[in-house]
Amino acid sequence: MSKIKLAIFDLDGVITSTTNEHFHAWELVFRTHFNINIDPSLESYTKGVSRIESLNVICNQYGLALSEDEKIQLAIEKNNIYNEMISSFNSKKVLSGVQHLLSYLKSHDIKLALGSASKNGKALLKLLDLEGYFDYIVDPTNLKSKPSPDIFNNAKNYFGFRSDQCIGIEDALSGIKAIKAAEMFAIGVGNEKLSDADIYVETLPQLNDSILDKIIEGKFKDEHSN
Ligand code: B16
Ligand code: MG
Repeated sequence: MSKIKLAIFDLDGVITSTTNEHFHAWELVFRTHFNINIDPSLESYTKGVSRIESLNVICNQYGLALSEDEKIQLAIEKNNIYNEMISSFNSKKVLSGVQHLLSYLKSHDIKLALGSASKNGKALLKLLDLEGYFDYIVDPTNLKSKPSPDIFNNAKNYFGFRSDQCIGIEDALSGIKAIKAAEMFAIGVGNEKLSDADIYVETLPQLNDSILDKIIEGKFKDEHSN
C-alpha cells in the first residue's frame, strides 16, 4: 500500500443512520397500496442498494409484478416520505467518531468523498452540517450498485489517484465487496461483522489515531498480515 490520498465514505450506517427511515418509508408505501406488512427481515436486503433495487427486493418477496411506470411512482412516493422523515435531521444525528475521523483525515491532507447509493446524499450532508468536509460527492444515478466497484472507482477517477492510494469505509457487506473489487483498503464499521474488510470495528472511535496513522501510511496491512 502507498500513502493514502483519498477516503471514500458510505453514508447510511457510517456517517448517520437512515436505515429505519428508508425502511419505514417502504413499509408505509406497501401498506397503503397493497395492504402488505413488509417482513422486517427484508431490511438488510434493502440496505446499501439503490432505491429501485430496494423496491425490487420487496416486490420479488411478495410476487408483485409491477410495470416500470408503477415502480417509478412508488419510488417517488417512498422518496417523498423518506425526505419528510429526515427533514428534522441535524448535526446531533452524526454517528460517534465521524467528526474526529473527518477532521483527522483532512488534517493529513487526505481528500474526502461521499460514495453512497443514495441520491439524497448531498442534502443529508447539508442537514448534518458536514458538507464542508467533502471534496467530492459521487452521483450514483448512472453507476452500477454495490457490490460493483463503480461508485468507489468514480471517486478515485475524479481525483486521478490509484486504488492503493484510496480507502473506503462501509457498514454493509455489499459495500465492502465493492471496495475490495476496486482494490482499495476496506474499513468495515457497524453491527454486522464484516470479515472481508481489511479492518473491522463496531464503532468509529475504536479506530484510534495510532491505527489511523498506520492506515494512512499504508502500513497497516504489512503489520497485520501473517
Ligand atoms: P435513496 P448508503 C443507501 O444508503 C440505503 O442504505 C438504502 O436503503 C437506499 O435504498 C439507498 O441508499 C438509496 O437511497 O433512495 O436516498 O437514493 O448505505 O448507500 O449510504
Ligand atoms: Mg451503508
